[in-house]
Amino acid sequence: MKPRDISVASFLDSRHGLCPGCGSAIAMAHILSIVSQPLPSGRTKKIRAVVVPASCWSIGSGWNGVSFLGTNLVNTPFIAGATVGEGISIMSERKWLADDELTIVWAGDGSSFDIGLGLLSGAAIRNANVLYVINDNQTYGNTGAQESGATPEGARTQTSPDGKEVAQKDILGIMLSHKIPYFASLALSVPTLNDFYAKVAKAADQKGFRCLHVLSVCPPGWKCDTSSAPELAALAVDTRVFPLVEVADDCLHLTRPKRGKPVEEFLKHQRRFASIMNSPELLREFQERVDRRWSYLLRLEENSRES
Ligand SMILES: Cc1ncc(C[n+]2csc(CCOP(=O)(O)OP(=O)(O)O)c2C)c(N)n1
Ligand code: SF4
Ligand SMILES: [Mg+2]
Repeated sequence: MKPRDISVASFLDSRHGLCPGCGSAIAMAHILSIVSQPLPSGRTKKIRAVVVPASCWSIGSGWNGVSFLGTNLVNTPFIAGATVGEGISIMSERKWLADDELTIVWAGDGSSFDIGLGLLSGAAIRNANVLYVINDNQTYGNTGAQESGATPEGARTQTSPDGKEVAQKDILGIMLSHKIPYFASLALSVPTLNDFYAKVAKAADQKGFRCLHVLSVCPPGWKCDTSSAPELAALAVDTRVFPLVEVADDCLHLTRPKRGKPVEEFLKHQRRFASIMNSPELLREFQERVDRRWSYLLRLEENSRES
């Protein structure tokens, strides 16, 4: 199944109530569509439930007992998404349906990087049979865009009006330390569409704890244009601000952007980075951080080939 053969319209209920231009709305529709098709092994899986801890999607996924996702929907407290997902997957196992059913946890960066990290760690180290999606809009979106562990250093948020002062957490490193069978970072844009589809299908096809780290453009939080989600997702990859990584069988693969670009190509469209864009020194430091991270990932890739 190729991206062009898939229709996502039926997976995006018009009542979702998310903001205009929300990147995560398109990502959710694509991911639900991909996992509902026959997977690379030829197997088709049924979504047993989508588990949503407190986030923008607590509202976007449905209300008043109605699921907008066309699947069973379980809303949980902020910290509990991974554990509830694990519990549901155990129910599938007890009915001998572990190979045929898919439990998806759809959690924000606030939940995954910060507040639910302890329970995420527990489910990951137990290799719970869950497809865990980090819907990363780099902010606590639902409560008006406060700084999260995923917010890039220097970005302005409601709680960091002068720019975030501490480093962005390394979620790749955190997840890899749990030896999970599959991790991938992905962004939804035209040039990255095949990469996005391949990674989601591969993750859905496996068992155990699979983590998809999805970059989701958030116009109110990023202070960008409501029509910019696909373009900004592509720029995040081309500038290497958001590297596309895949880790499977202890091997790390890094996708090289087709057109490498300087970070300002990504930053200049978002007013959350206004202080950086106004300061050559802060801009240089941002570029250096991105370059250092890229070199580190190249070394990880090299080492993983040798081991
Ligand atoms: C323990 C707890 N603290 C705070 C909140 C309030 N709250 C609800 S959603 C949310 C933001 C969630 O951020 P994130 O996980 O990144 O998801 P997003 O809203 O960005 O999609 C917050 C702070 C809560 N529900 N529970
Ligand atoms: S705040 Fe951001 S992530 Fe939340 S619904 Fe609006 S655009 Fe989407
Ligand atoms: Mg968020």
